[in-house]
Amino acid sequence: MRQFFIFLFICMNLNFNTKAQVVLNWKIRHARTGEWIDLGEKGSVQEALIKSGELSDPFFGKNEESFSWIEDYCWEFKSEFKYYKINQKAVLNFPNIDTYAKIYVNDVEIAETKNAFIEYDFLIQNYLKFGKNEIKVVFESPIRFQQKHKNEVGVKLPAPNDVGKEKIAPYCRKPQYQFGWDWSLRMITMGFWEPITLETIPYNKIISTNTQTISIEPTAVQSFSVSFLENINEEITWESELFGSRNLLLNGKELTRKETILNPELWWPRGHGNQKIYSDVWTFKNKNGKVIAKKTIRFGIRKTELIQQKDQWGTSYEVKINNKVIFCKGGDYIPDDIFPARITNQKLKSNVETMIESNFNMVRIWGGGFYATDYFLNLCDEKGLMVWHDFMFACAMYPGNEAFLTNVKAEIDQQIPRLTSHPSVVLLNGNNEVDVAWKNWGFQTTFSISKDDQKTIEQYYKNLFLELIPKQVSNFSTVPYVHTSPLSNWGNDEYYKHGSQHYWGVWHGKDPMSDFAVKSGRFNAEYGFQSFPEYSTLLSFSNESDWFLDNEVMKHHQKSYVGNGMIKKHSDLLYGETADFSRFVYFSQLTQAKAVSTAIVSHRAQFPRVSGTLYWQVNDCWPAPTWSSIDYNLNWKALQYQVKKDFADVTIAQLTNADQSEQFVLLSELNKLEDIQVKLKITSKTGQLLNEYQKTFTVNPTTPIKLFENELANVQEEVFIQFEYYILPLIYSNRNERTFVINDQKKETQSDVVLKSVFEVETGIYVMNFEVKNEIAKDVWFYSTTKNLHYKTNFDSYSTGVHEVRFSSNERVELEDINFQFR
Ligand code: BMA
Repeated sequence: MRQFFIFLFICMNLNFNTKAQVVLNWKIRHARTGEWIDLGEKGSVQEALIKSGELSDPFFGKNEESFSWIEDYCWEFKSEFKYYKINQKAVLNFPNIDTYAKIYVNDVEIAETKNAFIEYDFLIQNYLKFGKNEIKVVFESPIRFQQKHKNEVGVKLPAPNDVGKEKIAPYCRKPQYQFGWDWSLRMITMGFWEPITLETIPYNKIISTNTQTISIEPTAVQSFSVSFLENINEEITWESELFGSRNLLLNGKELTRKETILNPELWWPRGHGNQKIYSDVWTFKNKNGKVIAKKTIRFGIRKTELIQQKDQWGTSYEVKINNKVIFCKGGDYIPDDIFPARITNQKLKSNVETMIESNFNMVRIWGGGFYATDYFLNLCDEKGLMVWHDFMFACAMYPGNEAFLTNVKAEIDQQIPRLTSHPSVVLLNGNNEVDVAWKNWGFQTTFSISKDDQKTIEQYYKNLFLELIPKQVSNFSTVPYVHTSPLSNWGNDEYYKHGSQHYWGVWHGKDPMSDFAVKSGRFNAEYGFQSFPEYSTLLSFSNESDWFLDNEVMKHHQKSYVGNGMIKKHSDLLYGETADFSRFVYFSQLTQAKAVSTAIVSHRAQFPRVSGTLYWQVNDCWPAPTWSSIDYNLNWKALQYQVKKDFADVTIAQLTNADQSEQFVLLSELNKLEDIQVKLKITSKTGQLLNEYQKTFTVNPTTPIKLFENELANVQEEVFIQFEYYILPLIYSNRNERTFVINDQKKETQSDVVLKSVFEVETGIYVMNFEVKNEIAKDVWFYSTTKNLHYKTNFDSYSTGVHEVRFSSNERVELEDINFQFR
């Protein structure tokens, strides 16, 4: 009987391990107490310590400080598991290891890692035993590791964003924002961002594929390659469902074929055509017909170019897709969490959907975080969201010695083909603000860098950004590469004439807000203004008793040296001073929306002199006052709603002129000339119709049309204006509307807003009615601190009378769940 149970037990285990893949579960040995604590399948030391209850939410109050000791210790992770398939090949896969680690299988060291941006596959069957096995990963503290090794680089490198005692960020191939940033806490994580798997493979494993568009005319040519984990030295049949079979002799790990596609359906950015994604199934067989590996791939056919040439305005910077210059509109994307393992696909999906709903056609993956996942990029492919992708270097000087270059080469040899096989990835950029920093931020004197060391640092820059990376980009890809962004600094009139621009004059300089309309570069890849997040997000890191600007918790969450004073300065100027913090939060969001809108509208109106506008920044890695348009909890700030209106393919927007006067313009990005009928209604403060006009305009993408200049010039008092416009024909589905208040008195109004009713008109979609009494209600913000609501449009102004707005929610919403602010 006992034997029977033992037999049954072995069978159950065998059964469990007949699965091709086992996901490992980890425990961490506490570096101070020696106790083993649970991690689960992925995450970091910090997350395990939160889970065990030892540490609490690092976002709340000043809890961040209680995490600071962790980075100085070494941490041992272990995973125990049973394994019975010892005669087969076993691949241990780490999608990433963060960062300095030694890996042991049953106490045999199999590898040492030094780069969080590399995926590792190890064949470990020779180290596995029948039955119980153990994998151990010993993480060294990045601080300690660099104390030992950074001298090997030969020079001390400036890294102003690293808030640690010793500035080591540039020596570490690890997300740079985790060392501290002007919108981020410091958290030196050690661990895994994704689950680690052990997989048995019958023959070989495909570790990467690469598909590139070689040309689109006269016929399309696309190249395809595949890389195997192990060498193959025989003839292989590569079967493709789209292109048929080919026999190829392989002596190594990589196979390549080129195919011609007649009448290709091209991939286009949204608003310019369809997003055709081809799908193919590849089967690889050896001479005996045995299947070695199989893979489904997706690809798109598109040509991408970056045009940088002298022209009448200076030097252009134009993204050209399939021979057409595309006006790029979007924002800069940072990591969605300080703990990369916590970022869910739902969060990424929600953010991509927000960007699409907000009429983006481009997102820039900024260089101080990590490379975008395939999940994110697949969504961008499908939705037509172009991706400008930085390599992961930002705002510091970097090593360029042999060992560092070898480490980076291993990283980019994986990342370049992976990223650029996505049709959405249309531009690669070497680094964020490294060149501009070296030339303009005074590193040489602040960090007392000797002339010799300066030379070394300059040589390092060349080695990395002007030689290694571009060489590898052209080895693997047809996507254009530029060594840095911006190419031109801000501050001097000449700078705005050439190349890419990060305009920081209003935040980091002392420029007036209206300069957002004037100081525009040829491609504006960054510009922005901060605001405070919505109340429920504020409550997630502070108590209401903390709600004043001089409070320690509020100051702790403001990581920019410029401080909350800059938000207050401009908010006071635009909306008047307020002693009420919740009112200030609302004003801060309006101020941010106004600032960024001023820039966006000016950029759009200057096409083709200006060919791109990406505001800083889309998202957040923790709840705090930052430049984001969506807060950490995914609430839309006023800016997100503003951007949605200003980025619409056809829109009416408020343009600020150089003399600070304002006017209304009709902007279009339609592919062809269109007739657009515009009706203007002017209503007095208290709701009397003063005037009505109507005109039809023929619009094209390059010439903004100034609307009703004379008619509006005569209006002196504060009035409410409503534009109703139709891309003809005059049918309801072509109707659009934008409303504004002109000659804004910036005083608190006598208006009153009364919520009337809310109905769920279809599942999850609500219509809410409200009445505006006495006079115009300006910038009405509807929100909820208890329920998750998403409005179609928000922060609009309303004339007196009854109005309705729509929102969606996945929870049941009653009238009392809804709050509002207006002015
Ligand atoms: C830009 C970015 C970031 C920074 C932001 C705000 O320079 O590239 O490094 O967070 O400005 O200062």
